[in-house]
Amino acid sequence: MAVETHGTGTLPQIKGVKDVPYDELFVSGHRTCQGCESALVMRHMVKASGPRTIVLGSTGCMYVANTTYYTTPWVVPWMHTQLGASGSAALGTAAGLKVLMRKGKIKDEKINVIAFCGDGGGADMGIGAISATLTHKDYNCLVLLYDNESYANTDIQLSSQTPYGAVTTFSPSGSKKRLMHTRWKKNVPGMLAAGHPESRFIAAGCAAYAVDLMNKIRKALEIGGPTFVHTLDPCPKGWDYHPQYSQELGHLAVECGIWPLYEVMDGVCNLTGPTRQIAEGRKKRKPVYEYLKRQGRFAHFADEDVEHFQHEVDKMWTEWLIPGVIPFTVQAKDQTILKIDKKALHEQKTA
Ligand SMILES: Cc1ncc(C[n+]2csc(CCOP(=O)(O)OP(=O)(O)O)c2C)c(N)n1
Ligand code: SF4
Ligand SMILES: [Mg+2]
Repeated sequence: MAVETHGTGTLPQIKGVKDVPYDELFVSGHRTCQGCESALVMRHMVKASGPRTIVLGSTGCMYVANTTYYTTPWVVPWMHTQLGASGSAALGTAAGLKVLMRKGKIKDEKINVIAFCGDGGGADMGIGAISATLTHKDYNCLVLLYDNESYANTDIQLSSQTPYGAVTTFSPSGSKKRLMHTRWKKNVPGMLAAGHPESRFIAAGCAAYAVDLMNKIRKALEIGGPTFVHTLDPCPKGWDYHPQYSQELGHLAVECGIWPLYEVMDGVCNLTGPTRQIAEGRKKRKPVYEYLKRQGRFAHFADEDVEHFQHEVDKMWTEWLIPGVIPFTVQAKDQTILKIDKKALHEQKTA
């Protein structure tokens, strides 16, 4: 088993489940729903980072349901921050620690700073602060966006991460208008990777692929500077399915190609897990219907809605690996490691 060296700045990559630390740093005492994948993200996140970690969290299910008065599941130090403030909280804490260490007020040692936010708090309200944080390369902090595809805590309102056509309390399906929400999901990790060259690590993960996710967290914390990880988290309440299927839905999101797993490290994109297998032709991409039909939020879909959804996902796979950032044609030159080849991209666009 790999030796754990938490606190010394070394978080080795986890080779398999036998290497996963036994320590639980996010324990019982919370009130998230049964089958809540966002809670699982929290558990994996601190398991990967270890005890020398400070967690900051913006308002949302992972704050409200996790820290009801006099109870907390956090074994590590934790602080709440305002809904749109995960980026500012991460940067401020990292800067504060740096000053305290420089002045000799605290021991000079590696302390991981992780600020989490939901899709409402991060992809919508707090995107400006996250963007600003990712330009400050002198400070070590990770922003983790847990994406349950709605403002879940305030009863499932539509966010920029809600998928096309899904029912939320702000987008009910009616007899006159079947689809109230017809915008495609905003590509947050792609957008951040494209525009923040000072950030050395930006990744997309999913708790259904736990080791992959924990390794991304570790890489983000090890590489230093400001980093970002976005997870897709099935939410039984908002997505309307039985809680026992959360992991299965995480797998399906990836296997249907809706949620590609990847990491962009120092400008090089690396596909991971089943996404890599699909791109290399070793695994067949499943039809999106397999994913959509399992959730009540898509129960109103007509055939044409499923077709449109499939078309948009196909477009991503045939034209873009990361929409607007890395084209598939560049990937075809090298099936595993992708360099952002700006020249090839330009030639392709002007052809
Ligand atoms: C500035 C501000 N506006 C509104 C709220 C009310 N509010 C609390 S949690 C929440 C939903 C947050 O959604 P998200 O960030 O996606 O987290 P989730 O609840 O889905 O975990 C809202 C709107 C607030 N706390 N602060
Ligand atoms: S509403 Fe969704 S995100 Fe919130 S606690 Fe329940 S399952 Fe988790
Ligand atoms: Mg949310």
